[in-house]
Amino acid sequence: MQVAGATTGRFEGSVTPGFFDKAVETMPRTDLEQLQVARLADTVERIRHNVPAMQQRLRDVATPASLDDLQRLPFTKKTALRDNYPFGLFAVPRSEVMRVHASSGTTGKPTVVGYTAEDLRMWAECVARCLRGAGIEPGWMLHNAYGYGLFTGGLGLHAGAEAAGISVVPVSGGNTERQLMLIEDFVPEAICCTPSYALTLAEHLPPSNSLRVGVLGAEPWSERMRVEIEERLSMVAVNIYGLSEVIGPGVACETADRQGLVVMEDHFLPEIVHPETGERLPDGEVGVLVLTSLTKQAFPIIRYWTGDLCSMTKEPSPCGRTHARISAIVGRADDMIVIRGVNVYPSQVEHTLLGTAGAAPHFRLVVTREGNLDDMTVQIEPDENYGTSGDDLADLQRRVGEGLRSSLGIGVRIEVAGRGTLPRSEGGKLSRVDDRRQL
Ligand code: DLL
Repeated sequence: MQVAGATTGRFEGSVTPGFFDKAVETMPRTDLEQLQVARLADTVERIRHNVPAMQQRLRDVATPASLDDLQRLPFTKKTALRDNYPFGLFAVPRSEVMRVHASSGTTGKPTVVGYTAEDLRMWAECVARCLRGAGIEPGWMLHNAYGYGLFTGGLGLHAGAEAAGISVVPVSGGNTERQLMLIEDFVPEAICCTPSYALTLAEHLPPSNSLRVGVLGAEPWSERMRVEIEERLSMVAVNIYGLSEVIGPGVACETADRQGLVVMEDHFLPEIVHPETGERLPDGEVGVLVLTSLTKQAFPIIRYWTGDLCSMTKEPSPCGRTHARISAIVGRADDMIVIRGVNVYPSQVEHTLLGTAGAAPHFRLVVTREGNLDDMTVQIEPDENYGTSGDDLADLQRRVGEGLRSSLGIGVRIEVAGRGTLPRSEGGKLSRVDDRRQL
């Protein structure tokens, strides 16, 4: 498959891809596809019987008898989660949901997902495959700098490491000084965090550090960034992908040979479709990644429209894995942006402005990267009836800042622009995002 820059500047680390469950990871494709069809049929039936909110949509759909039948099923978009907030799409009684996680919704409320005990076990198994494939050996130590909490990164990687017999340092995000001290003192062989945070750490760590493997994801990153991270930290850096709606991290991950992200296809069925027509695209073409869960119990999901753009191949991997591989995510089909690992939709900003007295609903988001850290400035305008004294504007700036901190979960800079100065739509699609990062 085409892997951008695959032959340039890769760090020659002495790690090799391992397996967590070799029989499943190298299963012949015909057996894999048979398993997928049976699991797909079961998933559709469970949703039909247990999720009242979906019954109408599935009423006239026959139980799929082949993978091609999948195309007759409707897509599920993020709006379905919002419309059924918080637990309306769960397929088991609330008492069987052992954990919930959440990520940014498109407006005020987060997107909530749930897991049974069996879902948590399956998720840990998927992440364990990712970590072993990345070359991390049982008995090594993993510094886990993904955030613990409602975000799936921290706890997801944590459980996967434990399942694979890898020791975890559950450091979570933030406090870089302390992270550096722990890396120096505990000498972990592996790290997981966002790629931008890996670059921040690289500014302070010598190349002679103990790290050999980094499992990096939750935000888009380029081949150029990989070369920089690998060189500066002298470790192999693999790309891990996932999203809370489907499970969290571990839907797909590169192995140590970095030849595309292997999808855990016995649990998640991938399709690549045309962003406008929704038609399935042939292997190798870039389109929207659509994922169907095959074994999830608490929150099964059919044809989830991820909005992430990539391509796919079903050629076996050099390391012997037979599951499909996707390319790195090359963009978004919608206007979601990822700032310091946090998903931000312009519609969330609009929602907050509409609820803030004195703010006009016009805005622009300017995204920059200073050093390795993303920064976002939200340019706003006062509405026609709002005062224009320095105090008035400072008060508006403060209130919008507080509102956005609470709705987005990250601090952003607010600039109050003159009335009528921000771009207005002139009929066409108005881009409210000015992303100046060089990813
Ligand atoms: O970001 C799960 C995760 C945690 C993945 C830790 C990897 C590591 P959400 O918060 O629901 O879940 O955000 C999912 O983030 O639809 C992509 O747009 C983006 N994303 C995640 N991983 C990658 C990646 C977690 N490797 C959304 N490359 C997804 C590009 C990524 N984008």
